[in-house]
Amino acid sequence: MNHTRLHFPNDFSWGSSTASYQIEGACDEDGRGRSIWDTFSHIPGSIIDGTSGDIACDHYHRYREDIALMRQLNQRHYRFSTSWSRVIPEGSGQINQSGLDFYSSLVDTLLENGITPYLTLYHWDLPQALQEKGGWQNRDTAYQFAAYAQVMAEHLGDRVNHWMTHNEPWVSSFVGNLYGEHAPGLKDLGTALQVSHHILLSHGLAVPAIRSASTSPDTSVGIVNNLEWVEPASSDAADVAAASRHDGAFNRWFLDPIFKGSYPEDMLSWYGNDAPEIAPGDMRIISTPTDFMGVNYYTRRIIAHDPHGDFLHTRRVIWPFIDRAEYESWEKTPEALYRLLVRVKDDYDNPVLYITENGTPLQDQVSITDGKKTVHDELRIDYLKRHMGAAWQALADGVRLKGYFVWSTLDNFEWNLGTSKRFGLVYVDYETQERIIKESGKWFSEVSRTNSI
Ligand code: IFM
Repeated sequence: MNHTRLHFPNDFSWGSSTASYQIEGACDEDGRGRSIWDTFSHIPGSIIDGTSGDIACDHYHRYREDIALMRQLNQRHYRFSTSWSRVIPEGSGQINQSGLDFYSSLVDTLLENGITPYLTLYHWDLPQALQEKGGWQNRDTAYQFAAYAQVMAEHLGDRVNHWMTHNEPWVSSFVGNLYGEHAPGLKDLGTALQVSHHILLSHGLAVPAIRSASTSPDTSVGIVNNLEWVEPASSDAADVAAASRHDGAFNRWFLDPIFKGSYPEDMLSWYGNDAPEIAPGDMRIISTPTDFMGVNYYTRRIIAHDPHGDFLHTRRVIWPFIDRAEYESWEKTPEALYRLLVRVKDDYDNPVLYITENGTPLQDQVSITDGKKTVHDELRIDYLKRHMGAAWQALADGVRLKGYFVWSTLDNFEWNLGTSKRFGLVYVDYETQERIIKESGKWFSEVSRTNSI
């Protein structure tokens, strides 16, 4: 057996990620306004197990204990998101001081524990009041987002250096507005595309707002995209073209505007009349240079042509090679992560990257070992180790990768899948709110401590 350890660069950042609605709870405390997820999660049938983020991990009340756990697990970097409606309950106008105080105290507690904060401004929880004015379909929401970004940077920009505008614009545009599976639950391609444009516009408007309001000299600003490595199901020309459309819709639709200042021509012509309205100057704003990009990666996609399939006339093919039921169809493909990172390097001028999310859902079970509760999630360790190996290889081949964040710090509310999917390094018993460190949590603490796998 080969026991060679792979060492990472000295300045490499190891951490884990969460998002406000998935962990905070306290949905109507201390002046927090409603978000589209508060509305959506209470529509009967919208969440498969009938749960919601009303309480989630109760992190709003337990953040000190959760941060102590992170410290115990040698985590030196933590990515979280702020809830817009906790800070600006109506989305624009009046600021809720209690909301700002919560995030200020969270940041202070992280820093006191030697943990560097990475702040994401939007992880899908749009204030409901803005949705009622058209949500992201309304161009004005992009300007309100920049104003919110400025408020956050004015208050936290002396202590937070790493800012992310959006998490996974593809998901907030398409899963919420075309598939109807996420808030706000709409099903219209033209809406989804207009939403994607306004989200990208809001990113471009927020970048200078954050930079000018922050007082830290080390401010860096980026966006987080969920990218997919796409392969055609066969060498047949129709499948090859289908895979290219999937790549166009999921990857290039977001990367090209940010890095090249234009939408991909093939996708604009595919969408035809559904393509978004773009005002003069928008593409210049969207392509405002950033300091890094976050990549969220979970699995690859194998795509076949299917005229009866989705809006791209494609269909996802799942090979019958999922080795264990626990993977629940999330195929483990670390080599695809490697290829994806190298592709971003080659096609987009080698930007600074972070892997801002990577992880796998398992049906974790609590057991007792030596009188202590634990979770034997060796499959998660295997998944993480292989993907970290792919990240190491990408670094060795010139990708400017600066860090790796596990999804997730602790089990949490997995959107329309409720609490049925667990991704955490720490198990959460939702009945008692007890936290139980999983074997993967212990393993990851050694990765972080030794900066190696
Ligand atoms: O839980 C989500 C997260 O909110 C965004 N990226 C994917 C994760 C797992 O599905």
